[in-house]
Amino acid sequence: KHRVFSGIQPSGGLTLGNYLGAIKRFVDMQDQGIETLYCVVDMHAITVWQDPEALRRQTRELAAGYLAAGLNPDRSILFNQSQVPEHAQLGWIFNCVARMGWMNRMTQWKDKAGKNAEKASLGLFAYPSLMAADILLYHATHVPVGEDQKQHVELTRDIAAKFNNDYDVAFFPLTEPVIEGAATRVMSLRDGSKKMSKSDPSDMSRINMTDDADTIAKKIRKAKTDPEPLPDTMKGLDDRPEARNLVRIYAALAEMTPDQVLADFGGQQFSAFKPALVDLAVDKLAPISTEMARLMQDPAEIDRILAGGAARARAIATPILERTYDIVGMVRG
Ligand code: AQP
Repeated sequence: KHRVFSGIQPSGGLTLGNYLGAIKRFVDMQDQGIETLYCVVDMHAITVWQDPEALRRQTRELAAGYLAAGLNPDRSILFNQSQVPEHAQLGWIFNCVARMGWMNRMTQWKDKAGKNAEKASLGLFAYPSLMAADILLYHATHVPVGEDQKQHVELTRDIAAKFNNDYDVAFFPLTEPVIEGAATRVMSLRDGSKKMSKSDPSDMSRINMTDDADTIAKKIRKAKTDPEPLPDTMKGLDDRPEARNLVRIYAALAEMTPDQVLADFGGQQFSAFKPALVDLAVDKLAPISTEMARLMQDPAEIDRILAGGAARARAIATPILERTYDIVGMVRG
């Protein structure tokens, strides 16, 4: 039986990378009729400093983004992590299963802590262990994520395997990452070697889900490219990361393969391709940002949906946590 879990941090506004790499695929999986749980991982967000008011707003905005993109709270379980305390409880147990060396090897830890690891929070170091708890608390079998999260899902498998081995049980599943589609790693519009990210200091590097049509048009017009026309197949873009990124974005938005896009645009200049990409992006993103703005006018309704989702999530999580405590040897009264 399939069960899907995934989450996004409310650590800023949503980007086109989050949409194409994650949310759009969350909706596809829901629509395939799979059991799906989608989380706003607020406890992950505070591994780096978050202003409390901003965190509250971003949590609701991310929930609004999920809903506006097509997640249906009757079909998917939508909730925020801190309302299901079992995540933290299982996370602690996994802190005692995972090894320091495993965490030390995580590229996200190395990127985010940088040379100043002494000053990073303990939570940032333990991030992948809490992420393993997020997933395994529901015995999730599949996790749709962007390319950058692959290593963390593999670590989740390592934690599950070590737990099962240490306690001689076949309890936690070995969860599969699901990384598919044309845009599993959307790159910065300013630098084709960097991931598009909500925390990039340059707003021109990313398209935000709340950008209006003029802003989207300006950012795509100014996106870095090269002077060559587009080739006929993706092979021709091997050494052209910025051009490759725009073709992949087009493909993901249009639900085509990148080679199909080049079958239409091969031989053409960016002066022809970019306006087509602007039209497509505005066409796909404007309805979502309009709906997000509408939903944000009623934060109490968003809070009600998150609380309802949390209650449903807890109903799945509680027996799994209780059984975990039992396996570990915790006395229950
Ligand atoms: N550029 C991207 N391309 C494809 N997928 C992406 N994701 C993020 N950026 C891209 C996917 O979005 C999901 C949620 O990510 P997250 O919020 O947990 O944190 P992140 O991966 O660290 O994303 P950001 O935008 O780069 O946030 P900051 O700047 O706060 O670190 C994940 O499935 C991720 O793969």
